[in-house]
Amino acid sequence: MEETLRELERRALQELEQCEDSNQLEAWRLRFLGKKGQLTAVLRGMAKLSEDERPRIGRLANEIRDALEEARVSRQDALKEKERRRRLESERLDVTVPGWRFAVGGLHPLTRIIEEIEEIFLGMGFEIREGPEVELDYYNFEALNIPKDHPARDMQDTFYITEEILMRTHTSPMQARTLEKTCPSVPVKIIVPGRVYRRDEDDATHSHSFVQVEGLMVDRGVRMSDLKGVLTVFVRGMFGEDRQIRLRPSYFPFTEPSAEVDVSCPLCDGAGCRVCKGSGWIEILGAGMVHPYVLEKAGYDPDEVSGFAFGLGVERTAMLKYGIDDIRHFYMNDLHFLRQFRRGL
Ligand code: 2NL
Repeated sequence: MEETLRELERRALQELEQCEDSNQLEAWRLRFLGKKGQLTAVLRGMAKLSEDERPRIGRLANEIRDALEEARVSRQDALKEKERRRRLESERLDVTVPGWRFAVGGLHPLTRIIEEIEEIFLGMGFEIREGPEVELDYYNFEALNIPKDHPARDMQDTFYITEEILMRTHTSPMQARTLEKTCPSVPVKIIVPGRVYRRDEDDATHSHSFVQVEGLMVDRGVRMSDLKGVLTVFVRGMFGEDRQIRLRPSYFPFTEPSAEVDVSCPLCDGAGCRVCKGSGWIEILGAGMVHPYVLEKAGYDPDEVSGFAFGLGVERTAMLKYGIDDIRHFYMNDLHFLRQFRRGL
């Protein structure tokens, strides 16, 4: 009997070593320690033992049962620990591996220049207005002193939707609309950025569509000196505090007098270089005093109010500022080009 018990213990411990998970462990417990287990079966045979043998064998059986239970618990702990280690190993993270770099977009160089221009004029109390790209002939031409037979219509030949509806050739129509709407009150102090269209052959310096910013100030007693002051602040903000401006007589149907505005060359500071073609000056804006006809069309009395207006090409400004040699770069969506103007985001 004693030998049977010891043999049972040996076998149980041996089989316990082979249990590799909680299912096998439970099966082992039922096999050896359960109600229908082998230890219980041996103990049943104790009835046949003599009176003096029974207590000794009973004690031994209890010891073996306790030893097996203890071994089972420790095997269970060992398996749990093993499982924990395996999980930790498989879930191990190397926090020093470099992260994914997110593809972050940037602002288009034209958008950047527009925003810079807006900041400068906001600082002088101008408001920003935007208007439709599809315009009425009336606001694009008639209200701006460009009647049907005017030669300026050839220079600004555009894309017509119908006889009276067209793609705007400048952002002036929105200024004419604003004047009409604001009249009779003053002042009007606005800049109008936006895309414009002209029937043109695309080349390095021409595009059938480009971005323009026009400005307009109308009030009592606005003079040409106000125009010069505002444009001086603008070119200094855009091209550097040392810049000077120069006005040359010119012609626009909607201003009188009219002027081409040059800025002293930001590259050579007026000394003469390749960019300014030796002259020291670069043409940057068209401007003038708002024509009395335009004020009258909007409803104002030209004897009571006056104003100045100006227009600039955003591509041309960006090309000058960044030394870009072909206007088509802005529209090719070549990332090598665009990424040069990426601001830290
Ligand atoms: C240029 C010249 C210019 C204007 C635009 C304007 C608008 C109104 C009345 C009078 Cl409502 N003038 N705009 C005036 C002078 C020049 O643009 O070279 N643009 C690219």
